[in-house]
Amino acid sequence: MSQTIRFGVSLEESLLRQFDRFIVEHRYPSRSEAIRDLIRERLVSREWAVGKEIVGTVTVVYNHHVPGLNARLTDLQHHFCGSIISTLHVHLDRDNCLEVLVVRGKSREVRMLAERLQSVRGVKHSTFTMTTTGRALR
Ligand code: NI
Repeated sequence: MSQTIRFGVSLEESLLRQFDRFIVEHRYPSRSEAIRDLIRERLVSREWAVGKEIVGTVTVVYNHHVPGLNARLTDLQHHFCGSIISTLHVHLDRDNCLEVLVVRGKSREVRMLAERLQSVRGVKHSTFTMTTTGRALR
């Protein structure tokens, strides 16, 4: 655990008023907590930008009756198996499947995996979320 340090911040009154409204809207307990969160958010997006290791999830929804689709998705996942930590498969109904992949690796590689999965014919919807390994943040 690192030490907590207090520091002063000067800002225009109007900006501070906007910030205080933001704090109320997002139900932050204090200005300090809101500032910590904003700093972490900025640092996390920087990790993505500089190509550090990230973790994330890729979610795909598809119709498993589409010929060759299951095989194509499995092929891709084996190709990128170094980036996939875990997968979860849910049979949503008679036709549709939901798959969630937990991914870890360089942001460029995992993004490539996400884009490749997204562009497979028969995939109805796909999302990719990135977060941080948490190691660089307190
Ligand atoms: Ni299924």
